[in-house]
Amino acid sequence: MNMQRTLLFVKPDGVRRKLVGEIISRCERKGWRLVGMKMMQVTREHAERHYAEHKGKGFFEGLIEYVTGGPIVAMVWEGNDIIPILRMMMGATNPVNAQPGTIRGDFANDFTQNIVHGSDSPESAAREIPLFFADEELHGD
Ligand code: IDP
Ligand code: MG
Repeated sequence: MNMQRTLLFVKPDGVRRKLVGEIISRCERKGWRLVGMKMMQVTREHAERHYAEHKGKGFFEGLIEYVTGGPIVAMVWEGNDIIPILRMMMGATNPVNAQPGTIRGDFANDFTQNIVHGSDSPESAAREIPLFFADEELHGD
């Protein structure tokens, strides 16, 4: 077993479109364990830190405005090899390339407004989780 934790958040369009339950349900049916969850308004500073790797890219400003444009629902999930498997379940970043059956393939139509975030590597998860959750907000076994 390779137990991992990952940061998953439902972006503002996903909350607005009432897809929070759908996304939680997919993770629960997969057998993963919910470790932390909260609804929150991301500030510009917080969003810029989270997406620091994209600073300077053409889509950066639009991305920051989008992700700060309404509340998100942030979660930490735990499971065996969850980081790569969640990325597969999310589908490609560009919904045009996202396979049917994935979250983005089933629900997204816009490159920026693509419903969900999921950490892309163990290093990213280790960096991102503390940006959203204090230790005492995470619930182990
Ligand atoms: P990811 O969310 O699949 O990990 P990243 O490349 O890390 O994708 O990009 C972060 C977010 O920035 C994407 O989820 C999407 O919302 C937005 N984004 C990425 N690339 C583009 C682009 O080329 N055009 C518009 N928005 C983009
Ligand atoms: Mg990414």
